[in-house]
Amino acid sequence: KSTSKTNGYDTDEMDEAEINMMTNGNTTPNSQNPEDAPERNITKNVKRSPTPFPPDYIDCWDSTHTPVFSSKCIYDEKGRREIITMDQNSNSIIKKHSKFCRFRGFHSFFNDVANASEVEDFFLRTLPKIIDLALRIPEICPKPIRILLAREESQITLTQLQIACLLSNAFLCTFPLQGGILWSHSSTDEKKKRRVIIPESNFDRLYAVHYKGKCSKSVAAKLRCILHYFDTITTRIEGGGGEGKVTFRRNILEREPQWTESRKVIGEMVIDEESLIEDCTGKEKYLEMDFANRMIGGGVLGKGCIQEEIRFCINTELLVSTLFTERFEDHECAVIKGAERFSNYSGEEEDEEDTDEDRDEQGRIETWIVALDAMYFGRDSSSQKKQLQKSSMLRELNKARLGFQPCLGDTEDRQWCVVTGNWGCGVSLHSSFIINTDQAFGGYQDLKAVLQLMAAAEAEVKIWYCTFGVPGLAPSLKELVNVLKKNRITVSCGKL
Ligand code: AR6
Repeated sequence: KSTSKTNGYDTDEMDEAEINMMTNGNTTPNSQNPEDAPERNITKNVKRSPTPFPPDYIDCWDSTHTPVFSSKCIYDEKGRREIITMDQNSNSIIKKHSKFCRFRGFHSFFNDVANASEVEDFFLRTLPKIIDLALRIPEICPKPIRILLAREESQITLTQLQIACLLSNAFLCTFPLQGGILWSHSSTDEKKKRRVIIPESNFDRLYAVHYKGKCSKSVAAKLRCILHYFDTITTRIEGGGGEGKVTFRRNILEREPQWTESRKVIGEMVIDEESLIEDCTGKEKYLEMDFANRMIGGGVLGKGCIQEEIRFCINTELLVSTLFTERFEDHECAVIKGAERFSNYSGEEEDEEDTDEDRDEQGRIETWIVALDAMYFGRDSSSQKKQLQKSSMLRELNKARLGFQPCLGDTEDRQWCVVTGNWGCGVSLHSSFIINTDQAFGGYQDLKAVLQLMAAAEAEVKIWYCTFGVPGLAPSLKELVNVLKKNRITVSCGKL
């Protein structure tokens, strides 16, 4: 069992009785909690949904917990300590919030982009359900979530119901305005005080994005994904569902490999010219790369619309990680198991839904995503050359080595196949989205491919490389891999 710290929703902080209930499938109802309703739709694989722990609501707002649950941060516009009372009419919500922020993209989406049935569905069906779910936060999430702090291995497991409840609050912007950098880390030892940096999680920044007063294509696609998620999950919750789980874990590289001494031989790389990383979802033992930002989610709640942002929209539950994931340092990454895909690229319904049979014993689907932030080298050639420095290459090697062999505390070692591609290498093009080219990380594709090959060999995992149709990349990578393999080249660049 992992010695790392976990959140209250994970087994570590539950007492023995609760652990037993989780593991032996005992469905004894606990009248204090609706999670324990006796006859829920429990499938043969999902033993039972965990009990939120503790059963009674705890009001807490301190520096190591995300302040989402505190009455101090659930306020109305006059600062009263209560959740915003929203009548089930969208206009009143928008009016209230527009005092703080102008939701021009959001308005334009409903006025100019969405069709009549989308508008009707949202205002009459989905929005009231989002409001109901948001208001249930003290009951569904009775305990503040411990932040996945930098330099600490820790993990959080949430039910899909809890995630939906948290995201409902983010949708309605009821969390305290965070602005990226929030509060200092309280500690009894003054010297250890530091600032904890987490991303923003309210959706207001997204609602404000517009181009000449109009909702951009990318924001429209994002909103469609988000609305489709809420529509699906709230309907499922009404039918007694939502008991699947998602685990979020922060991994730390404890010891750097001795790269110059490694005698591990560079192995196989499958080169895939057609697939997208996310299309490999659900294939057993596939670990899918999120080309991440140091702040998890990157620009998903803003203008950003490249690989990470798209992934966070289609696997919408990933968005909740913005609430509790501190900015990554060099030796860190996040691994997420169980985030379901709800949409395809255009923000419309995904054809195939994950079935309950696809879930593990804890109710998580077999989708493994690793959030790995590459170094940013920008767009001008002189700063891009910095990636050839030894320190830069070592940083990327170590980061990839860590990410390629994720640990989830309770999982056995696996023979992973890492699904990756042009990590840290800049601009993607997809017709459904407007691309913000300022976010190009500026990595050299060939260099990054070699570094990932080395990290994969060192981690003893296979590698599946999606070239994303970049012209000339697939043949040159094939040639390179053939030469390396034929000569049995080791990670330390020797010959075996
Ligand atoms: N599947 C496979 N390859 C892809 C895909 C995909 N779905 N999408 C893009 N590529 P980028 P980065 C290829 O720029 O450089 C975000 O804002 C394509 O060749 O998304 O690591 C994060 O939040 C593309 O040029 O990742 C960070 O802030 C290349 O992968 C930042 O971007 C890189 O995709 C990370 O930038």
